[in-house]
Amino acid sequence: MKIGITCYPTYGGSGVVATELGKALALRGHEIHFISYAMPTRLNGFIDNIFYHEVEINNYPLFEFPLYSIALASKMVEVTKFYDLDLLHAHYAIPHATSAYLAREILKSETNNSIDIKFITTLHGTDITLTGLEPSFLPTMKFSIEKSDGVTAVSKFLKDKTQQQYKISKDIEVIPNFIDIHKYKREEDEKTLCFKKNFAPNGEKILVHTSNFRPLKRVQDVIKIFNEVKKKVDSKLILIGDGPDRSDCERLSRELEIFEDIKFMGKQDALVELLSVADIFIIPSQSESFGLSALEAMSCGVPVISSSVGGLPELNHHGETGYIAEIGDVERMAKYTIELLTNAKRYELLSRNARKRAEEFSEDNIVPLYEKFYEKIIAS
Ligand code: GMT
Repeated sequence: MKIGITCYPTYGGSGVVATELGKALALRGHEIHFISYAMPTRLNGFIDNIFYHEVEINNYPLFEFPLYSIALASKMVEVTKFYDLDLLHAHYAIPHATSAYLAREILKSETNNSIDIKFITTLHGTDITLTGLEPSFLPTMKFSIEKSDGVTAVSKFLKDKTQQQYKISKDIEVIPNFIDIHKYKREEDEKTLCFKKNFAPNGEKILVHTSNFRPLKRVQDVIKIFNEVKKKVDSKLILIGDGPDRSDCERLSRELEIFEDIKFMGKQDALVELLSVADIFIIPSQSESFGLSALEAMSCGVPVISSSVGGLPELNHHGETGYIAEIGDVERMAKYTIELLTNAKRYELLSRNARKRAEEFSEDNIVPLYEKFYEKIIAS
């Protein structure tokens, strides 16, 4: 198949899933055309069958706001026509699904219906639970989702939420996030051992959190949990990522006098190495449609302490792959962390279970679900 994929190219789960999907599909022989305003960050290294088309935006002084959605639709039209695409796949509904809808209608009108490109929208999370609900977007979002030829959501939670909140009766296929289990596996080589020895020289346990430090990630809770854990277990905390709450988190850790035991690493590519030194992964989000970062940790055999929101309980099974507590229940999350870190036998079991659970979301299991869905929509 020839597929045009549109996603946000910067850091963020939806862009990661879209890019990894495109790469996996290209390796399975499909022709993949990424259409975006910048090269997706994960699109590094050469893979045959992958093309990248940059959306050019005209900055005429009259346009106080860049007209990206229109420029994107025009680029979708151009790429579909000249590369003879079979399907467009929009990741993150705003504005990609709307642009894809426009592209489909333009092509139909231009060619007297001889090009009727189908498009699929994959809902990732905040496009539905946050941004899409704003009154300035809601009617357009509802329309674009309803007009999609196929819709997928990354969890059952997100599917139900979309149907309830946007009053959409359209069928939505659940296709969860996936992981390259051969890449995301615990690595114990000289590099990771050396890093561990430097950061935790006395064999301290290591807690890890990774996110974009947006308020809904509740990174302050991670610091408060660590503050409690530290009182009972010698430990350190690694925080990976950057975003609006980072300064506040640094301030909080100074106030609590635990700054020296926390490594604020900023954005990092070496996730596998960092997750390989982790003992516990913490994700206390206020909203999380799936939790790709938790899946990455689990694939490296790291048990997860999470909140009970969104799709997290679909991934992290309480008492099996980690523990779950209510949003903001710092005390309970700290208690679970301490329990796990002080019970080696139980820890080993949960670590093994976490890896096994992650294997269910392997690329080999999930990518064929997208292929099947593509075939169904193209034939519809
Ligand atoms: O919240 C983020 O970290 C970014 C966001 C995105 O859309 O880029 O992530 C969402 O999509 C991911 C991939 O499908 C999911 O694993 C995340 O759970 C989801 N984030 C939220 O729902 C808050």
